[in-house]
Amino acid sequence: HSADAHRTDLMTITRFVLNEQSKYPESRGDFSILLNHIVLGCKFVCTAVNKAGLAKLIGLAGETNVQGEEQKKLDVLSNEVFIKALVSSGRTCILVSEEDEEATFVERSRRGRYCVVFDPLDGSSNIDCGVSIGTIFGIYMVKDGHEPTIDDVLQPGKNMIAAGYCMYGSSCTLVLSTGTGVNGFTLDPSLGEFILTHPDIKIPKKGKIYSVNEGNAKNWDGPTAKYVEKCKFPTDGSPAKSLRYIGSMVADVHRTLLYGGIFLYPADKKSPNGKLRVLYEVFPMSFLMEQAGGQAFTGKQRALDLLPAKIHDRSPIFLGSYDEVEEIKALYAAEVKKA
Ligand code: P6P
Repeated sequence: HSADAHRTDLMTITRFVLNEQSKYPESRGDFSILLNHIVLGCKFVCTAVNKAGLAKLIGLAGETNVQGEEQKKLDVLSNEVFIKALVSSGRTCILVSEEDEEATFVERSRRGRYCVVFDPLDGSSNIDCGVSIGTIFGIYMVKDGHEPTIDDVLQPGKNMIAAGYCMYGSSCTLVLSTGTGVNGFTLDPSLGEFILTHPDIKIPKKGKIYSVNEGNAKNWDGPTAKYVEKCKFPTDGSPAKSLRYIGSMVADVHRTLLYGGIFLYPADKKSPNGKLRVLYEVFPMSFLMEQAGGQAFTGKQRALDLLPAKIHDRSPIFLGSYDEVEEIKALYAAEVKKA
C-alpha cells in the first residue's frame, strides 16, 4: 500500500506550499502565487539550459544563430524570464537581480507585498563545459501601506521569509525553505511538476569535505589559512578532509547541504569583501544552512545579521556543518583577541 500511496500521492511543490500556507489562516495565498511564478521561471531555465548545447543558446551575446537572430546569453535570457514572471505574478514590488545594476520597482497597478532578490543563473561561466549551475533567490515581505524604497530590500538576511535555489544538473532540483525547515523537490519532466524528493533536509553536524578555491591561498588571512591547514594536516589525529570545489556555488552548496562539510569563499587581499554577493548568494544559502541545522559566518558575524548598504554588496562567507563553522569562528575570535 505505502509504495502505491507514494506513487499516487504526488506531493508537488505547489501542494506542499499550500499545506504550509494553510497554517496561516490569514494568508491570502499570495506567497503560493509568488512561488508558482518562481517555479515557472525555473522550469523555463531548466529546459533552456538542457538544450543550450544544441540550440547554441550559449556563447557570447552578439553572436547570431542560423536564423541570423541576435543570440541572447543564457543568463540574460533567464533574467528576462524571471523579471517578467515575477512582475506578472502581481505579488512583487521590488526585484533585485545580479544581472541588473539597478533594482526594478514594479508599477503600482501590478504591485504586491514581496521583494525578490535573485541570481537568475549563478555560475553561468560554467555553462559551456556542462557543469551544474543554478538560480538562487530570497524573498522579503515589505511593510504594508508605504511607497516601496530600496531600503525595503536592504534588510538583514534574517528578515527573509523564504529562500531557495534551483540546480540545473543531471536532474533539476529545487531546494526551498519558508522558515520551517528545508525541503528538496525534483522536476519530473513527464509531469512538468516539482515532486518532493528530499523532505526535511538536515545537514550533518560534522563533515569530511572542505570546499574552497585553493588558488587564492596566497591572499588568505591568518584564520582562513590556519583552518585550511587543519583540514589538510589535522593535529588531533582525525583524518584529513577531502577537497571538493566545483566553482559553481549552487552545486558546491547543494553537496555541502546533503553530505556535510564546509564551503568557504573568504576575503583576500585582492577582494577584502570576498567575491559572493550578500543579497542573492550569501543570504539565501545562509538562510537554508541555518534552517537545515548548519551555520553561516562572515568572518566577523553571523551572516544573516549583516546589513547590506548597497544591493550588490559582497561578503566573505563560511557556511556548512555546525561544528565546522564553529571551528572557523574560534579561529577568527582568537585573531580578534590578539589584535
Ligand atoms: P572562483 C560563479 O562565477 C560564482 O559566482 C559562484 O557560483 C562560485 O561559487 C564562485 O563564483 C567561484 O569563484 O573565484 O572560485 O572562480
